[in-house]
Amino acid sequence: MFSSLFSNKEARILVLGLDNAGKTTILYRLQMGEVVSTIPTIGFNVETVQYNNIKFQVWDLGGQTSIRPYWRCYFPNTQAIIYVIDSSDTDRLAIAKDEFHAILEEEELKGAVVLIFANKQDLPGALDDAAVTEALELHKIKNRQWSIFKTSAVKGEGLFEGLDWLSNTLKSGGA
Ligand code: G3D
Ligand code: MG
Repeated sequence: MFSSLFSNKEARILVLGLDNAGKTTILYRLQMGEVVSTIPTIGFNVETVQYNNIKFQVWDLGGQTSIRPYWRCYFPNTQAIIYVIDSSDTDRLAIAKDEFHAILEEEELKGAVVLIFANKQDLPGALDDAAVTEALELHKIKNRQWSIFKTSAVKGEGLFEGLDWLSNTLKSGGA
């Protein structure tokens, strides 16, 4: 799907969210290649899948603030951010929101398109896309293309619809 987009250029897509949101499950679901896990010598674990010229890189937000400066090593050349939410974890939505907006503030991520996955839609009590939009205050996003999709990583629902949107948005010039 993405193969034609970045024929000459290395590109990066960051898959971010709180722990337990479903990021790793999504990575395996997409079956784009071997998931390589780095040994967390710098304090956090990063999972990487290389798909043609595109690197998908995944780590957990939240937690220790001391390791955050190291995240920036992964920011250059990032075309897109996929932000994954556990839509049933209403207790931590406020934290997910704060982490999300902090990431959007990062200078080197200003040009990145944002795809939000309101994941775990199969669980009872999961908030729908409108409620997650509200909780994350997505209306505050300025000067950036974004979209939200309802997904269930365990059922494999919604993921490719979201990636389709991302692919088309990047093709038409991005943010
Ligand atoms: P993370 O990588 O964001 O930390 P994981 O999250 O992918 O490890 O997923 C955390 C747990 O949530 C896993 O359960 C996983 O199976 C589950 N999960 C992921 N996506 C969904 C979903 O769409 N629906 C439901 N019901 N569960 C999901 P375990 O029990 O293995 O820890
Ligand atoms: Mg994980």
